Amino acid sequence: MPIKITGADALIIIDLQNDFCPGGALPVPGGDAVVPVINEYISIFVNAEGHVFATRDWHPPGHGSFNENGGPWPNHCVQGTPGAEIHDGVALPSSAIIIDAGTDPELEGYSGFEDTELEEMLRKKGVTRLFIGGLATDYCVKHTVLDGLRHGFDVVYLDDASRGIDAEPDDCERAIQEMTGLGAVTGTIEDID
Ligand code: VGL
Ligand code: ZN
Repeated sequence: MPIKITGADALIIIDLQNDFCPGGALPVPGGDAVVPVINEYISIFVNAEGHVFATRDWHPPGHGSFNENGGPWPNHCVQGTPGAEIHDGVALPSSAIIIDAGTDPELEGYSGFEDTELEEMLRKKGVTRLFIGGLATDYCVKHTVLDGLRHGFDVVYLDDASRGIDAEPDDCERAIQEMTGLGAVTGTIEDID
C-alpha cells in the first residue's frame, strides 16, 4: 500500500557519519551504500513538506563506550573530528535538524531520543510518524525505532536505507524482528507514493 508523505511525517537519518562508513573507525559493512537511497528519501520528504532530521553519534573524548574505558567499541565519532562528520554525500537540506546523541560520557546513547531534544522538536513540528534509517540497524537505528514507538509515534523502519554491524550472526535480522514485533513496519522506497 503506497504511503503518502505529509507535514506530519519526519525522516530521521541515523548516524550516517564517516566513522561508520568504510575507512572509518567503526565501519558498518556497506554503510556508505545507503547514501544515495537516503538522498532519494530526502528529496521525497522535501517535496512533500515532510521534516528531515539527522542524528550524529557525538561522543566526548574518553567516552565510556570506548575500549580504553572498558567499553565495547574502538574510539569513534569524537565530537568535532572528521570521523564524526556526516558523510559528505548526504544531501541534507538547510532545513534539516541535527540531533547530537551520546554526549554523556557515562551513557551509550544508542537512541536518538536519549538525553536529546528529538522528541520535543518532533512534537513542535506536529510530527506523528517517523521514517527511520541509517547506521547501524542493530544499534542506533533499532534503539531509536523502539524509543519512537515508546513515545507513541507510528514508526516505519527503512530497510533499504539501513545497514548493520552483525557482531553476532543475524543481529540485524533479530533487530528487525524486535522492531516489527513491537509495532514498527518495514518500508522501502517503493512503498512511498
Ligand atoms: C552506534 C555503536 C556505537 C550506532 C553508535 O550508531 O549504531 N553503534 N555507537
Ligand atoms: Zn557510539
